[in-house]
Amino acid sequence: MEILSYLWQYIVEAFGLIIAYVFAAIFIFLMLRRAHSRKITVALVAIFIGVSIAFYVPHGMPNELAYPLSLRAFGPGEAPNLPFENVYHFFRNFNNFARVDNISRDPNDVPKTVVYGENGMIEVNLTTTEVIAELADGTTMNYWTFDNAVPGPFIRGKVGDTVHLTIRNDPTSLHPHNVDFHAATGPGGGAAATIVAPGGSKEITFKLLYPGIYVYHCAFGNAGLHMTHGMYGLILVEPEGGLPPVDKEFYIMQGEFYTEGALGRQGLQLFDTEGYLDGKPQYIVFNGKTGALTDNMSAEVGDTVRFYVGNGGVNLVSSFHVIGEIFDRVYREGDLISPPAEGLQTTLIPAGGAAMIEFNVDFPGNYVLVDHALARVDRGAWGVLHVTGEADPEIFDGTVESGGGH
Ligand SMILES: [Cu+2]
Repeated sequence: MEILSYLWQYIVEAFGLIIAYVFAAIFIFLMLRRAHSRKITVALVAIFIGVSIAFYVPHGMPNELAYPLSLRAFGPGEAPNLPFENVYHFFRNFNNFARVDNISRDPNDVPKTVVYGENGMIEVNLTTTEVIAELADGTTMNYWTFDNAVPGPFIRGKVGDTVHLTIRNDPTSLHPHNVDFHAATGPGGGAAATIVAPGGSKEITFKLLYPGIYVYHCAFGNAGLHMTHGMYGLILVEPEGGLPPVDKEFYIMQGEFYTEGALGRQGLQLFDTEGYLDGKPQYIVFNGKTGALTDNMSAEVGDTVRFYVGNGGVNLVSSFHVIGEIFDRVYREGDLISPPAEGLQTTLIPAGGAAMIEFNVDFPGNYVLVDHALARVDRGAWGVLHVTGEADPEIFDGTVESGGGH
């Protein structure tokens, strides 16, 4: 059975625990039998119960059958816990979930121009899905997505345009979903009018009032929980007259994944509620999984490159940097109204925010994109821009070796 291949590590772990508990119980029983004393037995049981209560009560009393058992949260939506009922539904439907070979959105997947429908509006179709895909080699996740990729599709519009959105929720989904556009002005950024049950669909229209590069994301139930399963993307609202043309545009979004298994653990990963609340993800990646941007971004010497960089979060702020490059222009926090900052080394991408970054590539080589909180690179937060072309020794001269941070 396929499910066993995903869960074998848990089965081995459970087997180990059963052996340990059974023999611990036998050991205690034998010890008590040797003591032949009812009083000692009663005292030991009382100690056990007392210690259990003392350790348990500070964590709260259980209020529903969910993992963790006694989580209380104070947000406006649902608590980010995992009801056992959902686990049951998940495994009962396990064979119905689509398997996606590569969950990562291609960073080149940026529409070149704004495309209008016959009604003069920008037609956006989003399908929310729940699928099984790899987060790292052999490490599998239940992703929730817009259109089977992380991030969701890049949407391009211009200030003054109207978006006509149709959102569908795939019938195999177990949860309702919706979408909150940071580019929309209105209740919930559309979230309140786009809640779709599995198999359902909704339509809304909204006007793009401000230029900028904006995040959109699912905001149903516990919004952060839906985002950290992969439900986010970017919508560009070009200013009046449009953005100046560039040679290359790339679409990059940082995101965090909270797994019960430690970094690199194989098999299907359970969601780690406590890590999520503490802001301690196991994986911090660009475009949905580790290694997603290592071989699909390229430019030529002389090109002007534009990065649309977003952060789906949900907890961390990204210190976005390209090793060996200086950003010519940074439209901080996605602000396309003010003049850009110039000559920056590292820029902050807030959780639920974005920036537009432009630079010329002047010298061939591999330029590594990172979150410069560098331990995050070990959790997956890096990619490579490959630049080919003629080397100008006036700009840079030296023998390039591997292992030198390039
Ligand atoms: Cu959702």
